[in-house]
Amino acid sequence: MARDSVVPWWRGRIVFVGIALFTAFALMLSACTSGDDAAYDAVIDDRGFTDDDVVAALKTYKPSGEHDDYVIFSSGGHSGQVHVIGVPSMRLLKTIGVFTPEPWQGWGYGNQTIEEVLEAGQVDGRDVLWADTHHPALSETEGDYDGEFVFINDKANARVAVIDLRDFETKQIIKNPVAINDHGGTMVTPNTEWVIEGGQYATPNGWEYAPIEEYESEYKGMVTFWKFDRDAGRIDESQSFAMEMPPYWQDLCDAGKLVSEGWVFCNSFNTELATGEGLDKSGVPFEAGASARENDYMHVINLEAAAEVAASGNTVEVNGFDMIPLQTAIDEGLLYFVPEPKSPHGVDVAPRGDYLVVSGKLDPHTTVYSFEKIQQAIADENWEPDAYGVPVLDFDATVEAQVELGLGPLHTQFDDEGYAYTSLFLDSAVARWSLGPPYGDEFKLDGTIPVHYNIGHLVAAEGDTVSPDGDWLVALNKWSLDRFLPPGPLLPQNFQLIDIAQPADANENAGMQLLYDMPIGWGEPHYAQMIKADKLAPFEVYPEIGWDPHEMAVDPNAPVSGNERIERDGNNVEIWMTAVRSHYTPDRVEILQGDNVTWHVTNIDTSFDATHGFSIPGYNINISLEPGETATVEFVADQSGTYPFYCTEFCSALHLEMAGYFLVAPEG
Ligand code: K7E
Ligand code: CUA
Repeated sequence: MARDSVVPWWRGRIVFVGIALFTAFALMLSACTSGDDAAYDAVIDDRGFTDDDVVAALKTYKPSGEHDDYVIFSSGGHSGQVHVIGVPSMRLLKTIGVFTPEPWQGWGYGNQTIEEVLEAGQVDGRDVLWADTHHPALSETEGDYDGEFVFINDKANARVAVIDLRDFETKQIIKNPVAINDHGGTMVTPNTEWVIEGGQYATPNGWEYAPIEEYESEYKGMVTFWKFDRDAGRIDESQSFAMEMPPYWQDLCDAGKLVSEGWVFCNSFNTELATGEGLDKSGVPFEAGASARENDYMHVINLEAAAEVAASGNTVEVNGFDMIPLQTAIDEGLLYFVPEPKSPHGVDVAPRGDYLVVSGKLDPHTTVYSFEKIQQAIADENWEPDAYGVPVLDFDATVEAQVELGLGPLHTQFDDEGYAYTSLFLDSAVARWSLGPPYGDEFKLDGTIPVHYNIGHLVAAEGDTVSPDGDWLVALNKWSLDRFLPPGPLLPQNFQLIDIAQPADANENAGMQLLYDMPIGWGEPHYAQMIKADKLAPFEVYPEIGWDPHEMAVDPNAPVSGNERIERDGNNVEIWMTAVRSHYTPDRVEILQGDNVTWHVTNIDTSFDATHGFSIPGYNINISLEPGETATVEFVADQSGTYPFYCTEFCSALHLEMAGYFLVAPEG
């Protein structure tokens, strides 16, 4: 397991920390003051550090030039983006432009291919240039992160995006034709054949209008399975399908792996079919109505069989998209329910694929289901139908264990030592607990560590794979209260790094140590995944000059050195321009008001980090050209004037001189 490769490094660190502390104390005791040690003591003294502080600092500090060991891909919440963070330093490396324009990357400011990606995310023909990203999913090969792609959902508008990790750029945004919001996405199957997107707040199929009084009959839930074409680096909509569900609020999904590969599990809530209290207060408010029952239903989906049914054409069309009707799903044995206690939030599949962990927000226990027992209950037809005819398997026949963890348990992660970690929202804590056989001796709570505050998700190193690494855990806390200088009344969230490398008996916090607080000042992250840094192998520069990052190939029409030119055909003007430190060729472009402008630019620099920008004031054009990249901007020059264009990246000593004039002569 990956831990083996980490042990020497880690042990070295502990030994180093131990020696450092021992030395420090020995020196303090003997009141010895050699120059370096005195400096070391003085810093500790001066800053009032405790022993734990010193250890924490030494574990997270990366000297200048040293790279991190792990990388987190975090949802950006309603920033609509994805954040990339190094671990253990917790340094922000990049915020990837996804659903929302991002000026540094020139994401959404005139670059034609990027505009097309964003336009594909339109809803009912309307630009929706924000999103609520919740669950990133790294692509997997045989159940392990492979470092090739990241997927992310938009809860607000039911969209899914594909990010290529060769250049950390969004390549595709796809709008779900069936639903207007989602939540249980994105999750991938162990070889990334499918990207899963589960629904959330039920609506009629295709979000058509239906009176709320017809909720039971007309409103539907859904789970969508997007077929991923790895070679193309895109979701193939034509091979994808949705499955209709009762109008329960599907919540989070996880794909089966190893023994449970081919199956998908989603939790749900509001099996009460609550529809709100209304202005006349004749109903029950949602939060009470949707949490009244003792149980909701985990959805157990036979994806392998469902894919065959969809391929056979046994579907209906919703907005031109294939959907397996609920009755077909029942008849074909594609869907089963299992009772899950008290308004659950999330289902997490254990590393071997054998256990499914579900926590009810209003139940202090976490419930561990056995996949084998679920299969047995299906084989035994040990079920009662729900109101829609879906078989509800017997709870006792499917449960392996219940473990009391604390208040408000939400999400669970796993490590390589047989521990599971569950966030406790109401307790503001992380519970560390042991899995029973074959992971360990028995299911039991080992202890908790306080976090600050109101933890939602948590992420462990490679924590969703068939071979988690352990060592590091990050708590994604919703509130930060007193942790940071308050930048006005809107506070950052708090990512807290926790060392989980020690065994549970190592200290009073079940062996866990809180190391570092990272303020998150953009949107509200929900989930994140953490990958070993050496699995990522992005381009340093694009492979060839004239590279079109969208096609991942050379653009045959790209300007290259020597063929720069301006051509006019009627009132269509086409410009082929190159950018190199520190010059645009051509650096003067003179056209007429009303011309249709097609402007190609190639960055012909091939040095690492030699990025150029290209911005035209007033015309809202701002693109980023990484080394070798080519881009095209199209616009109508409807405003006459004198527009100095310039490079927005400080690329050389003569960067300020990297500029030009765009002259638009008035009509007539
Ligand atoms: Cu915020 Cu997974 Cu969308 Cu829980 S979710 S916290
Ligand atoms: Cu190119 Cu500044």
